[in-house]
Amino acid sequence: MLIKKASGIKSSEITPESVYRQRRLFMQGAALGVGAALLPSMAAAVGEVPAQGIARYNGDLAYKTRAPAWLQGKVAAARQSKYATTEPLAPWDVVTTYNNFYEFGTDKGDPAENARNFRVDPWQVEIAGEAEITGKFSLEDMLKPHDIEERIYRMRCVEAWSMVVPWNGFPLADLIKRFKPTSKARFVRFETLVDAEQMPGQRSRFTAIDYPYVEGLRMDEALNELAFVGVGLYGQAMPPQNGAPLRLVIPWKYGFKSIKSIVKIEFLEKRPVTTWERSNSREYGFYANVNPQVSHPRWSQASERRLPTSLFSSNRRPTQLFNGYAEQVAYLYAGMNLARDF
Ligand SMILES: Nc1nc2c(c(=O)[nH]1)N[C@H]1C(S)=C(S)[C@@H](COP(=O)(O)O)O[C@H]1N2
Ligand SMILES: [Mo]
Repeated sequence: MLIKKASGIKSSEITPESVYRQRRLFMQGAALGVGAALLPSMAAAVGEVPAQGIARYNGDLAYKTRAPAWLQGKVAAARQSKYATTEPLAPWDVVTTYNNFYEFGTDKGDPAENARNFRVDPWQVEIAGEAEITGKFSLEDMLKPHDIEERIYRMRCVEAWSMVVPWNGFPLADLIKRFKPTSKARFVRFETLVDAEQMPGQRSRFTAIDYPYVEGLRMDEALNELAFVGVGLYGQAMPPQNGAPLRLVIPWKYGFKSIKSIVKIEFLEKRPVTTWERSNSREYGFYANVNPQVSHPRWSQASERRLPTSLFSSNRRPTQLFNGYAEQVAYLYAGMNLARDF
């Protein structure tokens, strides 16, 4: 990968294999609704820490996955990577029922409900703009050359909640390089599907935002080793409510940068205007780097609720600059005023 060598990851971020495997077993049990106390004896029955040892949900899916079999197989074969954390994972049920995906409704439970039958096959992605290779590509052509790995990242929403998610996917840089962006390409713009027939949020006369949902990154941000294309989570093809079939996962930025269900990627000379910026530029910036010192105009960003919370604990914790990934990304913003360019 360009720019920063892999050894930039803190050793505390890397889980020792033994702890890792135990945690995996625990998570599998938790995902199946099995109490932790049962786990030692359940381990054999659960039994399926795959050779690669990735976090895997093996329960029934509450939605109809339309992911083609080749994609399900590809995601299931994800291998572990060094991008992990010892922090407890948000259980499958939380990751797949507490969502922001306004195309399917604005309540946290709406996407899980309304995206149940979302069609992702066939799926095309258009590559446009300042690149040597442009055109429309099938999902299979988009994904074929990429091996799938697991990355356990913290995700921090601008609404001041966070969760730890085991994503499956591949580096965004590897995708970008295949299309050979020209020297004029200084930004990358991403667009989500528009399909009012499938997306009730796009039918409403009172949409909070304009569609298509648009996001963007500076080219050097997009090429950073942490920028990730997600095609699954917990060893399952991406659930529709989480942005099937492919989405961004940009862990040092607020969640809204991690655009879902991408149909277009465009290389640009000028900075694109993004959806949330267009809806309210005073509250949402282009950069959207997680920063405890820069408040949202209506609330503090100094701390966050780590999901799952309980009746007895809001599980509040301090928010970290760049969501704890400063070591990997701070160089991108050297000399920038983060309070102005928020
Ligand atoms: N197309 C699209 N992408 C989107 C959103 C959206 O409404 N539409 N919401 C964003 C926000 S605000 C967050 S926090 C994350 C949530 O991802 P998750 O539901 O997988 O946790 O998706 C982001 N990507
Ligand atoms: Mo968000």
